[in-house]
Amino acid sequence: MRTDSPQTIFRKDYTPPSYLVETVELGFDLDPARTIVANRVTMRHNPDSKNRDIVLHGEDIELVAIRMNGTELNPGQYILGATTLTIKGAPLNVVLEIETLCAPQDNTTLSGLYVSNGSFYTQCEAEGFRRITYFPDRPDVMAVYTVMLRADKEKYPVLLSNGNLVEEGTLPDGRHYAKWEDPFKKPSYLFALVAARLVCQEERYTLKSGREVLLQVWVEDGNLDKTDYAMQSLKNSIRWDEERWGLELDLDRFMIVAVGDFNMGAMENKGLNIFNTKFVLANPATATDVDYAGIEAVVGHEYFHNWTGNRVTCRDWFQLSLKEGLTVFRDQEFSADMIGTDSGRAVTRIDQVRTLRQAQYPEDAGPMAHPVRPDSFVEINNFYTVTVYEKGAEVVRMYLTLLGRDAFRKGMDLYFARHDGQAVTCDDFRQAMADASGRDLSQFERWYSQAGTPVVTATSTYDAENQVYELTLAQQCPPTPGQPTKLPFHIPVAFGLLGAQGSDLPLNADGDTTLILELMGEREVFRFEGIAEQPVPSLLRGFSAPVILEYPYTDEELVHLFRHDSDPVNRWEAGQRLAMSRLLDLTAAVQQGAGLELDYGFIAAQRALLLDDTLDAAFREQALILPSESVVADRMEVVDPRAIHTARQFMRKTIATVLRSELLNAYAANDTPGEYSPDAVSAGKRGLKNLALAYLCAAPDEHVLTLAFRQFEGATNMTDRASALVALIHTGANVDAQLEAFYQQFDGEALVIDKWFAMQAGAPNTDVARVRELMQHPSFTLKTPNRARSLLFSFCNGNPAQFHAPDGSGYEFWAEHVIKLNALNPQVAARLARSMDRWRRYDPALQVHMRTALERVAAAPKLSNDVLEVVSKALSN
Ligand code: B3K
Ligand code: ZN
Repeated sequence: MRTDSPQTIFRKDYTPPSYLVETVELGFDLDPARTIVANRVTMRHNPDSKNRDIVLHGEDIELVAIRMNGTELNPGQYILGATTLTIKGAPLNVVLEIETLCAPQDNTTLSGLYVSNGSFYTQCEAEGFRRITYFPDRPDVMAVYTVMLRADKEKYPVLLSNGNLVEEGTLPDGRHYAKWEDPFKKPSYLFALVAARLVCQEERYTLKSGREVLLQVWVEDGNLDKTDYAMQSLKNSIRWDEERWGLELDLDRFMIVAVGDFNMGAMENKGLNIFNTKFVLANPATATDVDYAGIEAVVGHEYFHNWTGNRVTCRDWFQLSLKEGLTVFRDQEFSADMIGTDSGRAVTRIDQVRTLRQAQYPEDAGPMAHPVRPDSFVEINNFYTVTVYEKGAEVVRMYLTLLGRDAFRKGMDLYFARHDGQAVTCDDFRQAMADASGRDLSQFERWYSQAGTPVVTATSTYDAENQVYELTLAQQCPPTPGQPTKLPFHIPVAFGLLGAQGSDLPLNADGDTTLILELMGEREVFRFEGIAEQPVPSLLRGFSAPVILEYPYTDEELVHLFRHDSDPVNRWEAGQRLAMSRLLDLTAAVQQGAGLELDYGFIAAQRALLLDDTLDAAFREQALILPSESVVADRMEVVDPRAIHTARQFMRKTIATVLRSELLNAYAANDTPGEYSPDAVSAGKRGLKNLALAYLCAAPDEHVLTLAFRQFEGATNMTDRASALVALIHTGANVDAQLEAFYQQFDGEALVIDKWFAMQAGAPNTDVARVRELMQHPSFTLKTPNRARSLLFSFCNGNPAQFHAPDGSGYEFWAEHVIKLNALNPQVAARLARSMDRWRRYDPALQVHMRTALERVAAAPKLSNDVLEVVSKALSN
């Protein structure tokens, strides 16, 4: 947290560092109240810079002493600012020795060195290293680190840092030490240490090359029964990176450490990944299928960063998507390859599309909209966004779509060959792709520089006499903050045509049935000859670009695609379009107080899909999930959260009533008796079974309630138990006894108690008063981000009908807690602050309350840059 006035930092102002660092030797005397950090850096002037001033960053630390080339500097020889230490006109070669103090136990920001449950952990990305010692804390300064840790042996028996353990031993006064050396150059944001009371699951693993490595998963005592899946996922990640990309683990030792207090998912520190417990700990009794999938994805993600992020890193933080977009793309491909089937792959793709629509499109259309490579920021931590991550991954995926698998792989190989050991830019990545494929990717650059979601409008004509089909594609992109007009994007549109029988029509003489059309202008016409019958177009197959695609489909055409499209993503998409038009009509009817009706044609299409046994359960589940309330909201001119909720509930209830027997059959047919396995087929069955139960509970009768209660009582895994409880909560039935039993059964399992809070926060009858009551529960604390998220975020983001109560009480609650969290943990506070991003889209009466709440936060004393940036962007015009 900074208290000096916020400064906007611009990408165009980048200058190379004035000094480069060769080696860093760090000594830590760890004490929760008073940790002494001794830092010895060898620096030399950077020939690429004319500047001879050394600028070190530092924040919330106390300078004890500083020596340059052996001589103590007195305060007249350096300038100590609020967040920097500058030495003017330094010699060409410099050895700096700096001693500082910090108080990890008081560090509630969870950035820098902090204490969680009595042990020490660090988080340095993006700018946490400066909270540990004075240093040029920027990613383009890469150095080799040696770390000496000293701490009480009894309290902190395990001492870990990056790289290899080279020495350890005991010290007087019950203390001990460990010395670690990381052989690879790295930026400071990848530094990590852990001093803790932990136990580990470990394994020796043989790489393809025959080299043996040590893998460890470190957790608190009592959690060793929950580390198998993380270890298995780590081994799968190592093997997959070798097989798919030819990338080998470069260290002899790779560690994962789980910690209960953590701001985000996990962190890719070199050789010492630190994880939120949520993405490590799992056994069938405590974790759901979704949790297991999350562990696989995040373990993969952090491991893959070792090449995409660590070996090749970012020149500056504007380039964040260089590592994050690419690494998300890699973890998505990993998860899809682990399932291995085409339909399983499609289900992972549908999930990605859902995330984009749910979170990224709204961001791209709101006050925080920014390009994949932002041009400016106040607080970089605010830019770890769905745009940089998920849209960034879409940008990488578009190279693959445009170049094809072989050329894309050549591009990756060239990128590593050119830039290993360097800090580079998004342009360097694009250049490697262009050079390896021989393609001109200059227009593609706009995906990095222009914010906003492009809208592609398609129209078509069919000339039966000449058998010619013409498709016209036009694009435009709405204005975003600071970018009033946009130039055309280079958009790959995967395209096919369906005949009346539902099969794909050949599009050319080669008989291709899917083509990648490249839309580069504002408007282009694509002509296909020899099309023997009036076709239905299947556009943007596989979701080939992160755009909004509009085509004047009739209901009959959508039903045809929903039944027959050979592309499963577009099959799903057709169902979503059918559902969306009904949700919007029903919402309007609710607003007008008109009678509500759902046409049988839609239900019949849903029914046919539910009964189609040739489809995987996982796919059927996806196809039957209605667009979420917030995705519907995004499609409305003026958002009415309560009307949307009523409309969607009506639709669910009607489907449940009409398809009762089919849903009951699906419920029975997809049971997964026997030992729990998180594999995709079993998880898909559970998904469909529990979706059927949730639908049935939208129109509950005795029988359905009995099924749900019985499933809750008798469940042998958390997926079934939690699904039953959530379904019951949503019926409004009295489940006090079940909630109490659940709590008692899992008291002490923090991650399960998080679920307990979250399921109540999202319940339709949970209003602000009830949330305040839950906050009084002895297990509630704002200090642990997972717990704060489980209650506050689940309510503010996941319960729109209650959060947007007409009296504004939800917004008051929001403001109060953004301010409270701001004092504890600005990063988490700023995330919560984003719940109000889209406030101008609501009806004027709600807007009045929202503005008041935003202004209250903006005027709060000691506001962090993090929160200030979010609320001032929301309030600005
Ligand atoms: N690189 C980290 C994110 C750090 C966030 C800092 N506020 C995790 C990841 O993307 O793998
Ligand atoms: Zn990442």
